[in-house]
Amino acid sequence: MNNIDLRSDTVTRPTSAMREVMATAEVGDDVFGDDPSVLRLQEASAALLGKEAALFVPSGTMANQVALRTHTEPGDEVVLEATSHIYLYEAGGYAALSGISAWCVQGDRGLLTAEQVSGAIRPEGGLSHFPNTSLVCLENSANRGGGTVYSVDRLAQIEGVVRAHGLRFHLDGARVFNAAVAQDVDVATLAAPFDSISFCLSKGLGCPVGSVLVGSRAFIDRAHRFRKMLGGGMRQAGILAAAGLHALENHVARLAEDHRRARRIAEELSDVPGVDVDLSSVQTNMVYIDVTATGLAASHFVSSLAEQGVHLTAVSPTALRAVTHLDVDDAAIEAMLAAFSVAAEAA
Ligand code: TLP
Repeated sequence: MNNIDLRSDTVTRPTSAMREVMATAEVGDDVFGDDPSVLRLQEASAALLGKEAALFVPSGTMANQVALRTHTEPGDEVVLEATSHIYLYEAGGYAALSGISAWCVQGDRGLLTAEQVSGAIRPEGGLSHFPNTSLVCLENSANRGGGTVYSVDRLAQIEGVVRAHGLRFHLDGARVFNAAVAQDVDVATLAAPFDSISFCLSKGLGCPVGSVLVGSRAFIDRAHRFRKMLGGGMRQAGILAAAGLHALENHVARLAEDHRRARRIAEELSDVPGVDVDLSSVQTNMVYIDVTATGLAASHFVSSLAEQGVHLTAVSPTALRAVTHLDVDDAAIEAMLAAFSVAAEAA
C-alpha cells in the first residue's frame, strides 16, 4: 500500500542526517539566552536574509503574530491580501492579540499590486474617525494564490508605496526559500524591501518544528518581549535549532526538485477530463486542482485517493491541494497520478 502524503509540506519527517545533528546538538537555556545552537541559527538566519538580528519561534503563526504586535499599536490597521494566511488561518490573532483591524484586498492569484496597496491606505492626517494604517503584509510564496511568487520588481514597486506613506512592511515568508529558488534570486534580495520577514523551517525545509523572525536589532529586541508574552520562550531549543541549521545548509537548493514535481502533477492532471489546473499559478511546490467539471465532489477524490494510500486535502467542496516536499520522490508522484486517474473514473 502506498503512503504518499501531499496534504502539506509540513508533514515531512526529519531525515536521519537531521536526527543525528539534533541528537548531538549543543544546548543551553534559550530563555536565559545561552543556548549556543539557537544563537547560531539566529545569526545564520539574519545573515542569510541580510538583516541585523533574528528570533527563533515555535511556529509560523507565532512569527507572524509577534511581528504584527511588534509593528503596531491597538487601533492600527494592517493591509493584507484577502486570502493571506495571516487573515484566513491564524484564528483572528491580529484582532485578538494586537487589537488591530485588517483591510483586505483581493489579489490576483494571491498577489497584490502597488496600486492596490496604495488604494487600501487610509488618508493621512485626515479625519480622526479612521483607523491608522501602520503596516502592510505580503506573503511570498502566496499559499492560497497557488504557491505564486512576487518578483523583485513588484516588491520594489510596493515598497515605494509603503515608504512614501511611512508604513512598516512585513513579509510572511513561510515559503520564501521556495520563492527565491523558483526565481533563482538570492533570498536576501526578496527580503530587502521588508522591515521584517518570518520564514518556516518546518515546511519545505523539512524540520520538525520552528520558524524564524528577522529584522533590525531594535525590532527583534522588542519582538523578544512579545514572544515571551505569547509563551514562545523555549528552553533547550538548540535541539530544534540544530535541525534548522542543517536544513539551511542542505535543504534549500533541493526545493527546485519539489517545484519540478509540482509542475509534473499539474501538467498531467490538467489532461484528465473535467480536471482543471491553472498552470500559470503553479510556480513553486503547490498544485490546486479544481474538479468541478468532473461532477464529483472534492471529498470523493480525498477518500478514493486515501483508499489508495495517497493523501490530499480538499480546500473547498470542488477543489483540492497537493503540496510536494522532501518526502515525495518521482515514483511517489507517478503513483499519485495513477491513483488520481482511478479516482476520476467514477465520473
Ligand atoms: N500553512 C499551512 C496551513 O496552516 C494552511 C499549510 O499547510 O500550508 N504562513 C503561511 C503562508 C502558511 O502557509 C502557514 C502554514 C503559516 C504561515 C503558519 O505556519 P505554522 O503552521 O508553523 O503556524
